[in-house]
Amino acid sequence: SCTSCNSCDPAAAELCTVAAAADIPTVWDRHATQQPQCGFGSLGVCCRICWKGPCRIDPFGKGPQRGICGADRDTIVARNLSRMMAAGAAGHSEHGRHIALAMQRVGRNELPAYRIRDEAKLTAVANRLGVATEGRAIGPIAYDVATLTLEDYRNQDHHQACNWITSSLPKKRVDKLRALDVLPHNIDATVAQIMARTSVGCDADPTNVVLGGIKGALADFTGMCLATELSDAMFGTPQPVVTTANLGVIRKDSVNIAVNGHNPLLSEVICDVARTMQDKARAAGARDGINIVGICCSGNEVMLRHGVPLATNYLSQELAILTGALDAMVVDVQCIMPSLGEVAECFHTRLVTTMDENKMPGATHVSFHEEHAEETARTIVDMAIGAFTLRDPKRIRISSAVSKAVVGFSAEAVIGALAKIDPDDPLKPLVDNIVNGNIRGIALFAGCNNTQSTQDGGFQTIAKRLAKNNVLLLATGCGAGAFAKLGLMTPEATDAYAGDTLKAVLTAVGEAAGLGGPLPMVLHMGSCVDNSRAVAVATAIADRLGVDLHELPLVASAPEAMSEKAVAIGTWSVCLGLPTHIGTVPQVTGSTVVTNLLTRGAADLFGGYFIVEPNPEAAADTLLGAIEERREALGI
Ligand code: BF8
Ligand code: SF4
Repeated sequence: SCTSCNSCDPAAAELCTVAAAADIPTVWDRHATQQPQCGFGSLGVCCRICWKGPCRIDPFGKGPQRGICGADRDTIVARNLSRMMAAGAAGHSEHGRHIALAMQRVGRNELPAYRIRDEAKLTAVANRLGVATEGRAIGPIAYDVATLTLEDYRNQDHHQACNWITSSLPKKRVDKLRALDVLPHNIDATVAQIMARTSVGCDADPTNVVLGGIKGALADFTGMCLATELSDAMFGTPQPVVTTANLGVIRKDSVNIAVNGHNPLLSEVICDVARTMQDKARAAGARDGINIVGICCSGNEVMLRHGVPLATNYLSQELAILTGALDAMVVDVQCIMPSLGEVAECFHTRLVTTMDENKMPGATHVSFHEEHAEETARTIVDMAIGAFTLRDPKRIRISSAVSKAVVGFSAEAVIGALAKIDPDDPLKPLVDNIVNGNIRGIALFAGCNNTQSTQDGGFQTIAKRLAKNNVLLLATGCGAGAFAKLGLMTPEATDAYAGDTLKAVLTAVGEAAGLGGPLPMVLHMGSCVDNSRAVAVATAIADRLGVDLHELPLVASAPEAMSEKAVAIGTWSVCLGLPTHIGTVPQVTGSTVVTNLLTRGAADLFGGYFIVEPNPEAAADTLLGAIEERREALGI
């Protein structure tokens, strides 16, 4: 690794040297200039909720122990945390709302750029939600499914929980959450209520504040389920596909366009339109035509559905521009670094924002609306072709880092592969191998990159240890990006790192599914909103065994959690019953009440709990211990 970056990714080391030579600061340089970071903020004991403040609590007990209004450390930490959960829920459910509104219009034939590509998925979703399908055309079914979905943003009867959460979990879990009064009835109302109760002079009981936040985290889960399922219906349900990952996917002789952000409504149309503009790119001198590459979760979405190569994950998004061969970066919403404008200005790269509510200095804004999607996408691709002709050949630095990645493991793809072994009872081979111990348990790797730790490092270390101990591994988001870049989503990785019994199962399933070898060591389930796919698999297993989720040998890990969305996801993971590891220290440790609630009290209420462990080796030990504890309790 180089001096200016803290990453396991070979491409980061390569491109950071370019940044240093050109004197362009990266995320790691800015991390360094922020040191030492504020201790009050790190502990969560700084309050800026009103203008009497900011107030801060002295963590050592010598200075002030209450803010000006009288709020103590527990109230302040709880309010700050709950607001993060609300923001996370807002992010995912805005994404979901956008998809649902588009689907309503697709159902009415109003959007020529979109259609229902996976009618079987839409029918399955309709049946699950109780929308009639028999003898009906696909358009009206889509309209009704979207309309019922939007009820989860509109319902005012607080006794009636959101459709998408109650239809996505085992009945026992739904009953438990209902008994604890944390089932959301309306996603928007839940987010608004958290904001209201945490404003100055409202809910000051830290446990009550956190329980309110938990309802928001479960609203986040609701938004995530509906975003994933409706996206599958509109754009296709992922199936295994072989592709490549890391910055080496940016090619010298192509017009390279990166899609960065989250919402497939934009990135899907860019892919479609680029296919029709290949000749134009060649005419401009790009011998290999247009090359779309992905970054962050937009990258995961198009990678899983179309095999589009993944350029990188969150922390090295700036580095894509430093290759000098990225002609355009198109962004929509979430996890887009505001620094990109400054970096792009040092190169020929066009940075294009597309969402009217997400603009950036240094970018060109091309307003995206579904009704003109193709026209907008053509404008953007044209801008990229134009930029290609302005490249400075002396500054091109094509990265040598590129790995093969076998991706596309939706719940349907996993169950489909298992069905090749037992068509009558697809889950049987998986359940049998969990029960007999060939698979000790299942771990979901999720979440972000964070400069507080070595990029991709925790993911790699923990996953290798778990695989060696015969744990089946799933991944989403930037965690999945890390595994893809590092070559751990390959049959070769299974051969190299998986324990013998896990390897035998992955080989049997992979061969039966026609992959000609084992399944990859880590199964790529998709973007962050696709964490719901892992829950779908877990729910199917729980239903099959007649148990609740907290009884299964199931764990989650986010070694580099960073965003408010990750706070919401981690929290619902705990509330669904999973021991949930985070490798970065959350901004809550200033309150023992809140810390104890998350790491211990939650276990009594939900069966799940947070494990905070920055050391990857120690985290792997704890996760393996949690899996064995669950097995013992189940008597397997
Ligand atoms: O939604 S994993 S850094 S890109 S928040 Fe962001 Fe985190 Fe990446 Fe995807 Ni998820
Ligand atoms: Fe200070 Fe209370 Fe205002 Fe927070 S809400 S800034 S603790 S006075």
